[in-house]
Amino acid sequence: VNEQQYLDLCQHVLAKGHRKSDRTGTGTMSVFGYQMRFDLQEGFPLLTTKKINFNLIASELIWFLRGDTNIRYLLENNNNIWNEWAFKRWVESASYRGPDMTDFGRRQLVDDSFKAAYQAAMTRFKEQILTDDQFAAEFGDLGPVYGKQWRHWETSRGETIDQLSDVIASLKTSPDSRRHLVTAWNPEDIPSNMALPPCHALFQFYVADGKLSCQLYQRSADIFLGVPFNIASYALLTHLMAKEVGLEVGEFIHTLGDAHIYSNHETQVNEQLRRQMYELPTLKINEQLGSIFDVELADLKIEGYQSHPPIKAPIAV
Ligand code: UFP
Repeated sequence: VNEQQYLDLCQHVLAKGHRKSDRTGTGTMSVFGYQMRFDLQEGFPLLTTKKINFNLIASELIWFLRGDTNIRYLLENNNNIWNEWAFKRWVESASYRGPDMTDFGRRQLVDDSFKAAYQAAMTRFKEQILTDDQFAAEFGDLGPVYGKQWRHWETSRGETIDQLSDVIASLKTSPDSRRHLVTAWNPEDIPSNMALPPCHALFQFYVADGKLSCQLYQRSADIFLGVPFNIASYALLTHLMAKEVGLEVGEFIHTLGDAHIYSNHETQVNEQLRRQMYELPTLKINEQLGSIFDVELADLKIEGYQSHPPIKAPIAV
């Protein structure tokens, strides 16, 4: 069963993981190199052992597909998952005049009065992104993140490459090609101007028996908070691409580099492992949808999603 593979991954890392320190100072249990295969004919891999908000996944993917890198679109859809990265750029900029927000990610976890100041500053920030065009253009933009690399990769000659459109074309004209790749990992952009070096670095499509499969290489995987999202996101991308090129869906293959469970997620993972899975839901895509570049939230519906309640855990920034 699809979801069992995720639970097996959790179990494997808890049993076999190396204790490792990490960039965020939290500490992890980690393994290197792991692969899961999700048969998309079996159902849509949205975990049922804890509730996952599909709209967050869908609106983020739509944002990538449009080549958008400004958090305004996400905020308009009540999606807050990229806020911290934009906020960090804002509070570190010369224009910021508010209270000191140095190291806000960690401080708001341990200091309640700071947390109140942080939340107030974040609320003001979001408000301004939504209402002030010039401010949004300057501080809502995350720079060369996924949308940019997928749709407008910049070459040294000043041209841009639309990797996603190129792959759609190659899937249509030469389905058996072994070159259906999209890379978000742009070494030139990594060092200075990138909020977060891409975690889902590279993906490839494959066609056989009238079905489209997709394999993702994810260099770094937060198993409890990130991976359930990443699975659903690429499963959705595979469905959309299959529709675009007129194929059925095959498998989503998820290959992980550093696969880790943060030490402050271990109780939550164990709680999840005690739960019984439900049947996976199904994805319905609007039949009328033309191009995948025009997809909107309303075109995507998850049906029959029964799940256990969400489980809260602190995110490591
Ligand atoms: N992370 C994910 N999936 C994502 C994403 C981030 O698991 O889609 F954007 C996690 C992995 C890691 C952290 O725990 O975020 C990134 O930190 P680093 O750059 O040090 O690997």
